[in-house]
Amino acid sequence: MEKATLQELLESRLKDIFSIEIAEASPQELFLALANVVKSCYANDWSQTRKNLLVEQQKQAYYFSIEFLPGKLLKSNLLNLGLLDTAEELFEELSFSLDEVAEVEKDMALGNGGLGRLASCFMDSLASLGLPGNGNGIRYNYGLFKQKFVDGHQVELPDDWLRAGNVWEVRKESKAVDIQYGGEVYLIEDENGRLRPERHGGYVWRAVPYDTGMVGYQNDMINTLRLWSVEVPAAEEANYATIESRRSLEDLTAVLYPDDSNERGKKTRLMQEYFFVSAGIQSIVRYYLKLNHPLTMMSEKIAIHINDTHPALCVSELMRLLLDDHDLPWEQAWAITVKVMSYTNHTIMAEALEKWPIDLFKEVIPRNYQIIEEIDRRYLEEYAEVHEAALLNRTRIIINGQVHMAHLAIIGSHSVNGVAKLHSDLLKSVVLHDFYLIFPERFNNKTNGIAQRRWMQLANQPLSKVLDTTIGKSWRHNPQDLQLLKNYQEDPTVLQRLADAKLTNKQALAEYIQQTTGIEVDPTAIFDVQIKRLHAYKRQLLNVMHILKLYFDLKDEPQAPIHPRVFIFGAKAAPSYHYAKAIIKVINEVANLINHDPTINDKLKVVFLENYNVTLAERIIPAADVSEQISLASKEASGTSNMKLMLNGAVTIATLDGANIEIRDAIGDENIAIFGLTEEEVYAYYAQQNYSAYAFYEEDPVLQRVVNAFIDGTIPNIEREGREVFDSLLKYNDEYFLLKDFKSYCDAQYRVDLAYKDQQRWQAISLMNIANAGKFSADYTVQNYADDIWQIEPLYAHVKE
Ligand code: 26V
Repeated sequence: MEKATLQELLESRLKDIFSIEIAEASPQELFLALANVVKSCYANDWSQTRKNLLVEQQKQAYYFSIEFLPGKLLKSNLLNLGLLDTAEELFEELSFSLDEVAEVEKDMALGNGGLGRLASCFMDSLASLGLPGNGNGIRYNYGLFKQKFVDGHQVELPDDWLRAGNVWEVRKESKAVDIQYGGEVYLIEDENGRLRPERHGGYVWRAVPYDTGMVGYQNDMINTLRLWSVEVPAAEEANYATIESRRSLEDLTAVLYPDDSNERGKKTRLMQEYFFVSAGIQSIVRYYLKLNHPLTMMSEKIAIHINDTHPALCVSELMRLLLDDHDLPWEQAWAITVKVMSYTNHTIMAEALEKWPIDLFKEVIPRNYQIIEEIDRRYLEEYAEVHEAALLNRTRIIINGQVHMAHLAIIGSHSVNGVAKLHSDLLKSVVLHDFYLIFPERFNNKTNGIAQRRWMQLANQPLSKVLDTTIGKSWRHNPQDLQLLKNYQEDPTVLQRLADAKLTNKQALAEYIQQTTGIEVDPTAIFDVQIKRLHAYKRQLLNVMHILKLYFDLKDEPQAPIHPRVFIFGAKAAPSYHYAKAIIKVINEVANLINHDPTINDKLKVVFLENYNVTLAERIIPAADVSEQISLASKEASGTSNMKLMLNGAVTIATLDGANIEIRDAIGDENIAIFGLTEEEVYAYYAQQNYSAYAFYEEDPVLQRVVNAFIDGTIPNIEREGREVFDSLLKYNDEYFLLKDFKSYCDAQYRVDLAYKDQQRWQAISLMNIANAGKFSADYTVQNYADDIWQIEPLYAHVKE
């Protein structure tokens, strides 16, 4: 599209909506008008994609996820439609900044972290590969809380992201479905001797879908992300006359659970899980029936993916529809269900494995509970001959009065995958070993990936331009072509250009830091970044301990030859995760102490940026020199910020955990700083039960000084939190082996410091990181899901040359 055409469209939208000219428009008005233009640019392709899918009757995948974390969509839609450069030029010509306009958009934060962002990266890749794949989730009225720091403490504020409306969504009233909750279900024998459910009591809520186009990268493919919102069914208006009754209904899709936490057994959460599952499955079956094939062929047209256990009810809900509404015999319904379903596990943390009390199941979803009981009974029966009773009792779905959601998902799926090689191996050998004995053929690995269009082309335009001029533009379509950069490892001009792009990004971040926190940071310092949810296992505290060590080193020897460093954190803690919040307070107070200590002479700065989210990630990642991936080996399933930072040329300091191992394999030991216990060593400690945190503390005076600092008054204002941290390390024997890994972490950090001082070498390492990041594109990951699990193919008929 020509610039002039875009301008005309924009002008006419501004007239239509606001009756104003461009020159009078505010960023808000420009945003709304431009977003509407963008929407109209893909409207036709969106309906065409749907029509073609119906005509071609190709198999489609449905990605069920209780979280999606797309961030802002304006610039990514412009990029994918091939309009970004045009729009940027036009805005510049009109003396506006596109960035300022894009900033107006609310960051769609319907997720907690890795799991939700991965779902959105997959949506981008599905569309960009021309694959028929849709998202199915919940349209929360409030996204993940907004984080503020008050006196160094995390305070949570509501994220009212829908207040000004959401331009991208389309309400599809005609596609609404009813969701049944509660009541009692009796099984009555019909004239053919078949047991039929008869429901007494209970209530029905309405699920209304809001669809958002997922725009493929310059290929005219527009998939759909369908998010469900609760409403009062028309026939029941009278029963919801009071404000209270309406409120309890509206609560259902009001808030996203900040569930990187230990909150358990909340009825609303279970109702949410059933809500989007039942709505999604009903709408899929309805669609499938339009194709006029027998239900027994469903797996040839439909693949349903269970993203973590939250949508595990897909199994029992599809069974319910096939049995109760479509009269299939159990065996047939079960065969269809297992062929259609697949499941991904995203964590080995035991606390995160979902279990629900059966009483709650019976109360909320009685018919699904009956079906789950029957799945469980048949599971025991079917395998009784083949496997020991003890093994079956450990793997059955209902154990000790609780429904185990992972067990339901595994038994009901033909594929179970982890999200990095090590993680998938641990699933087989430890976490889900029992299931691996029973269903070895179901287990496979799909290493995570990232939407490189967003994390490079959008977030890092300076570097993207250097890539274009150095290796051409093919990397924008084929991420593996980033490899071409390897030819320039020793080319001083290219290395300098890369360094210049990094500096530009660091200057921009420095400015943001100055504006938002008032802290001055020097763009020539090392920007050392740890961005991820706050969890004990991710060991932000280990990072803090190293910072304290450097601080003491500088106190002792102010001229110590340490290259200046800025430690940058971004992290939300679940509101109920007390310990994580204590760590936030500690980091903020350490920052206060160090940033204001004149003897440190600006050699160290600590910056904890508020409200880490997708938009903030897009600011931080391009400016990072060092990527902190320091979880205790075996605990981080994959990690994805490790991939985003690597792609942007940051050098990784890491344990051999999650996808860090595959990153190391891709770039070689000389281009990454590895430290710490290996997964085998961690498990050996578990087996021998002989870890003594105190022993490490006792023998290392440096460590003593650092750990004591939490309680000896060195760091002001952390009396309670400092004690909590201190006790976690010594009184409770340091669950995540920080004291054991401290020394080797400091050594690795020292190597990083040395490497940075040799700028030529550093730039070459950084280049190798960029050059080898292509294999972590979600395009490859999603292609593997498509080939191995979903068996879906691109909509060739429609995708243009
Ligand atoms: C983690 C935990 C940890 C202990 C406390 C309770 C709890 C509850 C939930 C979770 C997170 C579960 C799902 C999740 O977000 N996993 C992340 O998924 C990413 C995408 O696969 C992956 O890169 C991260 O390593 C993994 O933590």
